Amino acid sequence: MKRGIKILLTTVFTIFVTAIAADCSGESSAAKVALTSAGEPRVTRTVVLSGLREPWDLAFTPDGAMLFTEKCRGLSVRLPNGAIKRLFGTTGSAVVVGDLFCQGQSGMLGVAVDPRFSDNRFIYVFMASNLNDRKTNRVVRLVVDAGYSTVSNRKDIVTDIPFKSSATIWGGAGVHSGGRIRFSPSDGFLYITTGDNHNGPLPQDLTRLGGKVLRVDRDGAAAPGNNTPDGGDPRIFTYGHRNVQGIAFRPGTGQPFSCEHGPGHSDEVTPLVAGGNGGWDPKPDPNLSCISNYCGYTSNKSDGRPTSMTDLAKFPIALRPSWNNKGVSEGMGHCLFLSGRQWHAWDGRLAVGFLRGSRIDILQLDTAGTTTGHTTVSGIPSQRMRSLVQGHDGALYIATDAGEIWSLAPIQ
Ligand SMILES: [Ca+2]
Repeated sequence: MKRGIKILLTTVFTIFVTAIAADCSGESSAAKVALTSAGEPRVTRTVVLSGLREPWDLAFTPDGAMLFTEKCRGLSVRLPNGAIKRLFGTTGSAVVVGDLFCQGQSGMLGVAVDPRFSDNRFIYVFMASNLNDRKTNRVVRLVVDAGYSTVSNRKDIVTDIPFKSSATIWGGAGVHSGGRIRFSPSDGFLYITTGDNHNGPLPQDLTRLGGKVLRVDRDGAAAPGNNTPDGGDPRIFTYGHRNVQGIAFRPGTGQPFSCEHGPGHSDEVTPLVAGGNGGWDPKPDPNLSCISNYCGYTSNKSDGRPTSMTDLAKFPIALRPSWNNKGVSEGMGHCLFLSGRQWHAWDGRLAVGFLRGSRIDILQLDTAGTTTGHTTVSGIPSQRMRSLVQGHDGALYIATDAGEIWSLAPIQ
């Protein structure tokens, strides 16, 4: 294609994408961003929503609605015509949720859409609840009506995900809850990521659900094939995690990958295998003690070395990470495999969002799942990247802690 024609078409495409977004939302603004790295797709960024309060996650229904959560407000929906309705949360929602509370890193977190949504209208949220005497995190299933005006038929499918109920020297209440929920497009089961609550024994405790990746059916029952070690809760798919904020499924193989941030070192991306141990064990060795019985920021061994995110000395068959963020932690958040030829070189690569790092990296993996290279998406604002979801239009949607939801669309 002649260069002049290509530039013209690119310009037309960008205007087209921008016009659609502005028309749908009635409040959107757009900024064209041309990326020039050799071999990398160029993208245009559209601000789909702004002014949100700590948006945490989003999910698209087959009929084009965008569900999104705000940590301290609840679940809302943005309809294809741009209208926004608050469905399930604090005062002002169609259904006010009396047991929902917001504390620390917890509140209304992940949201997912049932693979059979067109038949059952099921949607799911991960939320902090005080229904029990002891606060917990729950996964709640809801039915959303055809007009997206309200939800009904609440069913709490997982009620016993641990919650950090009081502050310690290591941090406040409500931290390290995990909170991402995603259905695998391969096996159809719901994966739930949880956190260690600053509780030393929790990640290796197979009777409790903190510091794990769970895999359940739409009713919350353990999925077959979890391969949980004997005596463990059969809902546990993998254990020995710190605070998993991201779960993604590799196109082609369907293998789940976790993305979790380290305690000042070692953000990790890890290919998961049923029954696997992620190797995080922040409880003190028998001859040691740690403040609040938690060695996550110090050492769990007498050698004084920082507690490892993957302790191969203690767990030689622990799941090997695909990528360690150069030994540092920049608050690795959610991750997503990009899919579709529109992404050119990034088709099939893993997009990883960072919180403190305030960027998105694109990881290239070999067939075994090991990262062989990575690049950073350039030309977009530096914000804390909280959620990444690919829309039905093929664009990458991103929720940021600054209160915005963007779409990034590749430009041919
Ligand atoms: Ca690990």
